[in-house]
Amino acid sequence: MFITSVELREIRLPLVHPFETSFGRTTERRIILVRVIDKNGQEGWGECTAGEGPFYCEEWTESAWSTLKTFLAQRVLKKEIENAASVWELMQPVRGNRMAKAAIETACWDLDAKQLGLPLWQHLGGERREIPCGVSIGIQNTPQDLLEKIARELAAGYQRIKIKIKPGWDAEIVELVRKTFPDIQLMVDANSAYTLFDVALFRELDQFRLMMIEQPLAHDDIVNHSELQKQIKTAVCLDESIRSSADAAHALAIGACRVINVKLGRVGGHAQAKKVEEVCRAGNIPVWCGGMLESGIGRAHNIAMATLSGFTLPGDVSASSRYWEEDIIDPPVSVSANGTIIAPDQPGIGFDIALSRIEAHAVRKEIVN
Ligand code: OSB
Ligand code: MG
Repeated sequence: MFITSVELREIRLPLVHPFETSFGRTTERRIILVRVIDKNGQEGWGECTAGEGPFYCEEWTESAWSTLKTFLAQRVLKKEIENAASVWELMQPVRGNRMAKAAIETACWDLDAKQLGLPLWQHLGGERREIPCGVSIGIQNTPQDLLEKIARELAAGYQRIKIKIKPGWDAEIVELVRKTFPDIQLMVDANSAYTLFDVALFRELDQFRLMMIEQPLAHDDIVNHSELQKQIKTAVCLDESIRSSADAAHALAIGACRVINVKLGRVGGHAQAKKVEEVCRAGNIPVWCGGMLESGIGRAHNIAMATLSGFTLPGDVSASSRYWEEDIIDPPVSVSANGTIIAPDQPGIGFDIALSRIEAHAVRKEIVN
């Protein structure tokens, strides 16, 4: 491919329901969309999953915008690029900033797949067209609200429920949910809200048959997670801590987790996500696809990634309607009554881009060429 222009757009999309984690509450997303255009006029789309503030990780919408515009776009422009798998290397002089990099890298994968006339999931080497889906449910105003929300998601068919926890919204809540729904696949995500001083709490959670506890300790820690994993029965799952396949290898080597959540933005795009998946598959560690409240474009990339063979557990990939009044792709992502999504068979991400809707939500646009 030979990219002649990189377009950046920031769209603002209000969430249908606010989403609350241990690090804050989101009501409206500020999402950067990247469109790469090839000399033959074909295009690819990617999404930057950075949040509205530097709370999940260091990147946020504003920093990602500057990094994309000032440093990253140029690195892929006006040169012969062998394939999407080589785009990461072109951006390597820039350290970190993986979410910004992933926005460009994933757009190049969409373009590459379209040029080959292949659905992206096949181009990535996916082996399962139907992916199992779960939901991530934020901290609610009352325990009753949470129970009602869980009941609705189960009725919609979702295969597993993940609830967010934080100090003050943890053991009692998990006990209530487990008593109310004795047989569901249930897990919790702490988003780094605890320390090793909280081992007693995690031991208490052991009795509730959780599938896993996601990112209990610091966002940049691996060593203390291995200490915690030794002291509890429930599987630890790492999210924030795994930013590369090297991180995954280190975590596996010291037994810091028994599951890994893979996010395209957090690791820097499809090529890096595939490497994480390979390390985990070789180490017999199941992975699943995490979510970052994506619009349809990021969601479509997640669906493609989740078809890789190591993604054996239900991911946080769910229907567009759980997030948006109206998504920016056609058709919106929908989930079957058994809680699965079927990867589309059209070339690239396989969904149509609703450009007029994107323009209607756009608050700024920059063309780098
Ligand atoms: O930790 O997985 C997380 C959303 C924003 C930031 C971090 C996380 C999440 C989610 C939401 O859990 C998953 C989704 O439904 O997109
Ligand atoms: Mg998480």
